[in-house]
Amino acid sequence: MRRIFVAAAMLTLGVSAQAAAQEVTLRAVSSFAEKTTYSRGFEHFVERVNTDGKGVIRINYIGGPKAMPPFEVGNALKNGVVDIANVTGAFYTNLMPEADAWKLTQRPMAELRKNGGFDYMQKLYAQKLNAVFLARLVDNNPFHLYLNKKIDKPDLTGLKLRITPVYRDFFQKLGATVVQTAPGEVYTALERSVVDGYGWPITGIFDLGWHERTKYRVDPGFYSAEVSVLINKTTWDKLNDKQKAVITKAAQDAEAAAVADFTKLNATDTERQAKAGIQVIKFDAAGSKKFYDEAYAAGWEGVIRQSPEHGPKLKGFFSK
Ligand code: 173
Repeated sequence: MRRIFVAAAMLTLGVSAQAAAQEVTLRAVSSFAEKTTYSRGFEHFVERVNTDGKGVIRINYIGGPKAMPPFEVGNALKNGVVDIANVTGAFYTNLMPEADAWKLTQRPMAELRKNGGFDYMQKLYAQKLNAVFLARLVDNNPFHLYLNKKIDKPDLTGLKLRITPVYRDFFQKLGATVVQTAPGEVYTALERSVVDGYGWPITGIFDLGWHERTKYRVDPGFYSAEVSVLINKTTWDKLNDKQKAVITKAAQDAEAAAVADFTKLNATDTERQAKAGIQVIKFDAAGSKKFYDEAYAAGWEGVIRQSPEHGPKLKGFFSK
């Protein structure tokens, strides 16, 4: 009897020692500044994994753009310099131009996960980025054009605008001159009048003080901003089932919450912009339609030009 107890105790000890030894720590970065709008969802995800995953898996959040420039995050993820990244497709088009097509989705992620669109993208993430797409943390969050010069029709001729790949084809098609910068350089570009305006979603302009340097917002908004959690595929394949389960559950819950979270945030920030004195530029009905339709037409033209093989397929899955 005594011997059985001892054996059982040793077994228990053995198992827990083994479990402790198996706790894995993953390195993570965000391509947006810490504790701002587009990092917050990710930071909650990290907390959740670290709570649920005690003794099993831990995420070491290194930080935002101070730790790594946003346009280098894709490469760092691909090469395993980091294991997990909070990043938008526009920041790694050098490796995977198709990722920028997320902005053009007109169907919710839950539907894309069923209609084949998500699976199609997931294969491209494996091939081109050596990554696994875990969760879209931002959706239902339109982009806008913010300006310091007034316009009255969808014609951007003579304007110099700050962009990322999200807005490039659209703004150029309407006649603008464009200059790409990371979000961290927008304030200075506005302050020095290097640009007449910038592309950015409806939420988040207060995070870095841009409202102080913004006179107008052009409506309507267009596209649906995307920021997602990705994990290096080599890292993912090495995790055991328990570790994967912690990550998967946190990812599913985070993605499911995104649409409702942004419905609220969109309303709050729209009101806050009005209170900050940012005036809304609205075109007439024909002008608004042209602006909106051109956004999608130019967006898809750009994706298909950069990826003639996959672009048309993605358009089929993502569009309405
Ligand atoms: O404007 C940007 O930097 C950009 O492309 C983006 C994408 C998603 C969310 C916020 C900004």
